[in-house]
Amino acid sequence: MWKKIAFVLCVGAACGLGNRVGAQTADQAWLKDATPQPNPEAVRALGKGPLEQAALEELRRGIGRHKESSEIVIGTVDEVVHAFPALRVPTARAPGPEGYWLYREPDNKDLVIAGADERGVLYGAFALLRLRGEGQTLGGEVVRSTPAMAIRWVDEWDNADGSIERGYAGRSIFFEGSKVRDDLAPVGEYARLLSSVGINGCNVNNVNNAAPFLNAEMLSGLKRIADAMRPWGVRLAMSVDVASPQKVGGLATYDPLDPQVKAWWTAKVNEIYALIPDFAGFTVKADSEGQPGPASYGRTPADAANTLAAALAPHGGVVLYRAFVYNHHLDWNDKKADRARAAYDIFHPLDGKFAPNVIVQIKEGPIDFQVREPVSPLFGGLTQTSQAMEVQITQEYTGQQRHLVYLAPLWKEVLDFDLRVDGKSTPVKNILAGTAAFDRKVSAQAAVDRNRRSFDSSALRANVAQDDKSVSRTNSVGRRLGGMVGVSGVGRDAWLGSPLALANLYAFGRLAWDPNLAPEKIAEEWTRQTIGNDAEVVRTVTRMLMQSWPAYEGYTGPLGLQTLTDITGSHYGPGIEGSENNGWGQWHRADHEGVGMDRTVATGTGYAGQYAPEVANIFESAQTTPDDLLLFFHHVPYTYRLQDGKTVIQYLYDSHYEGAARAAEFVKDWEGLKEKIDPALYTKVLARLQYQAGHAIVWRDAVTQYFLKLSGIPDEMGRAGNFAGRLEAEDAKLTGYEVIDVKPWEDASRGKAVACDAKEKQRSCSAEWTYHGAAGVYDVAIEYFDLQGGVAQFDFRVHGKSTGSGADWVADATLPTKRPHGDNSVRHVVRGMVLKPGDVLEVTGTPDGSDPAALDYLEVMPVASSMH
Ligand code: GCW
Repeated sequence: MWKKIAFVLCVGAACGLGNRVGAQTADQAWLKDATPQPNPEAVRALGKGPLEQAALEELRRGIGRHKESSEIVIGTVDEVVHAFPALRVPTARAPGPEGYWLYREPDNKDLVIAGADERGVLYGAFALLRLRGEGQTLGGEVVRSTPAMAIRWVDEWDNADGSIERGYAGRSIFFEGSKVRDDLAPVGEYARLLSSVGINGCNVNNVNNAAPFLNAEMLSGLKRIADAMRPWGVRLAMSVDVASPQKVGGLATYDPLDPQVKAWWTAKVNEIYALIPDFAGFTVKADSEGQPGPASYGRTPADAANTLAAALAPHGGVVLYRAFVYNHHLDWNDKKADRARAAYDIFHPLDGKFAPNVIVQIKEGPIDFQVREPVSPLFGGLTQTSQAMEVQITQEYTGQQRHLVYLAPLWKEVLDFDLRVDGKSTPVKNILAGTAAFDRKVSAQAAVDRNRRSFDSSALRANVAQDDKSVSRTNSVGRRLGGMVGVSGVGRDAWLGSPLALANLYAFGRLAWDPNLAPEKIAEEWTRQTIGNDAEVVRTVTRMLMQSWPAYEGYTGPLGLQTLTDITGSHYGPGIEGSENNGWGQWHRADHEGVGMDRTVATGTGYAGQYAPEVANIFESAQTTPDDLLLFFHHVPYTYRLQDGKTVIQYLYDSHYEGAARAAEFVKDWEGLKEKIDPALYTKVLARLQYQAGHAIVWRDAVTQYFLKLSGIPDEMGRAGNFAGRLEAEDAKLTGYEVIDVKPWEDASRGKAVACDAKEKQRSCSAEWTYHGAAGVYDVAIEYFDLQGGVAQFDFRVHGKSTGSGADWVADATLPTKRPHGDNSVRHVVRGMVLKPGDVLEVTGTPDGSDPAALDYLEVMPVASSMH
C-alpha cells in the first residue's frame, strides 16, 4: 500500500530524492533525509497541485523522524475551508500571499497546515518540520506567518563554461561547456533547500558575460532548470546583457529607445515565456565595470530598464536593475572624487521614472560588500521606486568560505538601520517590505485590498499558474515591490564548500522572510538542524557564529577601513595599498599623519549629505560617527581618540591582535565538541578553523606592521613588529633556497622570504637555524607559501631527525594567486616539540611545478600560547 501511494504521489523533483551515495543532496546542508518511515496515514493533502504534493512528500520524509500518531492535513485555505466547513479557523487573521498558518483545534489531535496559496502550503510544511526539529510541539495556538518581502531571490554568478565568478565551492551545478548540464538532480535539491527557507526565485547566470544565455539552445536548457526548480516554488530568473540585440540579435544598435531594439526584446521575452511560463524576470548589470549600457546612447538606466520591463510586463515578469553603476577610472588625486556617491548620484534623479515592474537592486553598502560599510543612502533616496537589497552569501571580501564569517548580524544591522526619511522612522527593512512611511498612502490601499481578499477564497490563488502572477498583482494595488537578493555562489562542492558557511544561505532566506528575526536565533535554529540538538553543541556553535564577523572585521578592516585587501585581484589576503593609487575608488587614504576618507559635506566628498538630515548630521561629525565607521567618513590623525579614549592607532593594533586571538579560540571551541558531532564534519571544519587561525595571524601581522611603519607610533603593548620566538627564513643557513622580496612587503615577516628555484633542478632546498632559547616543550609554527601550479613538500627536522606527527606535509591547498604573498601564506603547526639550546632546526622544501616551496619563518611558541 505504501509503495503504491508513494509511487502515485511522487512528482517532479520530489521523486527519488533518497540519500544517494556520492550525490549532491540537501542532506549536506540543513535538510537531513530521514529514513522513510512507512506511515502514510500521518499526512494527507487536500489538493493535487505540484507544490502541495512536494509539501506532502517533504512532510512524509521529515515526519519519519518524529513519532506522529495523529493526522496532518495540508491544503490551501480554500481547500481547508471547503473540506472542513465546521473548522473554527481564525479567518480574520488569514495569512497574506505565500503565507501559512499551522493550526490545531484545542479538542482535536490533528494538525492543519493551510497556505494562502500553494507556495504557502509548502512553506508551512517546512515551518512545521523546522519547529519539530527544534523539539517544539504545537498546542492549541495558531502559528501564522507571511513573508515580509515579495522578492526573496538568490543570484548565481555562474558562467556558461561552468566556472563561477566569486564562487568558492567548485564548479557550477547548472552549466558546463556552454550548455546546461544533463544531470540537474542537484538543481532540484538546491531548489528544495531554497524553498525550505522561503526563497522564491533564483537567477542562475552571472551578471557579467550574460549574452550567450539568450541563444535557443541555452534557453531550452534553462527551461529544464526551471522545470527542476518549479516543484519547490522557485522561479527561474536570468541576467541579460543590454547589448544583446546587437550581440545576439545582429542589430546595428542596442539603444533601448530604438523601436527595433524594443521589438527584439519583446520577441525574445515571448520566446522565453513560451518555454518557461512562470519565468520571473531579468537582472541587469549595465554601464558598470566594463559592461555595456544605455550610457553609450546617452540614455538612462530608467530607459534601459523600462524597455525590458515593457516586454516582461504582459507575462508578469520583473526587471531587477542593479544600482551598482560607477566609474572605475576615477582620479585618485581628486579629493572630491568618491565612488561611494555613484549609486545615489545616478539613480536618485530617476526616482519615479521606472516602470512599475522595475525593481532597483541596491548593494547593502555604497562600495562593494566590504567587511563593514554604512548602509547605502540610495535606499532612502528612492521613495517612488521599488527596491531590493543585494547582499553576498558567497564570502568574496569576507574570507571566501575559508574563514568562518556568519553574515546575518551584518545584514540585520542594515535591515534595522533607520534612514529617517522625511524625519520619520524608516528602517531599511520597511522600505524593502513596501511598508515604509512614504508607502503609507499606497499601503493603506493595499491593506483595504488585503482585508477584502482575506478569506474571500476566490481571490486566493489556487494553482501555480495563477500564483505566478503574484508579483504583478501585488503591484497593481499600488504597493511597492521589494525584497532581498543574495548572491549565493553555490557549487558542486557541498553547496558552499565550507559546512559552516551554509548558515549564511539559511539565514539569508530566514531574514528575507522575516527581517525581525534575531541572527542569534537563526544561528541556533540552523545549528540544531545541521549539526546537532545537544545543548553544548548549540551553545558553542551559535557563539562561534555570532563572534565570527566581529573577529574577521577585527583582523581585516576595523573602524570602517573596509577590507584591507588587493581590490583589483583576488579580494582575499592582506594588501593595504591594493585599494589606493588606482581608479576603483575603494580608498582609505592612509598617510604618515592619519587615515580615513573625508566624505563630509563641509570638507570632503559630500557623500554624507546623501542621507536624510538627521542621519547626515551624525556622519558629518567625527564625534558623532560611530567608531566602527569613523574612517569611512573622516580622515583623522592616528592619535585621534575614539569614544572610549583609545587612539585610532592603538585600536588598530588591539583589534588585530584580539581578532586573531578570537579566531584561535574557534579552534578550541570546536575541539571541545569532538565527541558530540559527526566525525567527518568535525574533521572537515577543524581543518578550516585551523587554517583560519593561521591566516588571521598573517592578516594581523601585515596590517599592524604596515601601520607601525607608516605612522611611526609604537604599539603600547609592544606587539606590533616584534615577533618573539620567530626565526626568519632569510636569516637561516640556506642550502639552495634564495632570499626573495615579498610584495606587498607587509605580507611577510620583515618583507622577505626564501624560495627554492626549481629551474636549477635541485630536488630540494633547506633552511637551518640553531635554537638558542630555553629548554622545554614547544609548538613550532612554520609559515610557508602554498602556491598554485604544483604540490610542494615540506619536512621539519631537529638534528636531522623527523619530529614525528605533522612533521612532513604537502602544500596542496587551492589558494589564490601564483606568487608568494598574503593570499597564500599558510601556517603549519607541529605540536609538543622538546627543544634545548643548540638544537639544529631544519626545514626542507621540495618544489613542484611552479610552486617553489617558499618559506617565511619558523616560530617557536610556548605550548599554551601556540595559536596566539
Ligand atoms: O564585487 C564585485 C566583484 C565582481 C562582481 C561585481 C558585481 C559580478 O568583484 O566579481 O561582478 O562586484 O557585483 O557586479
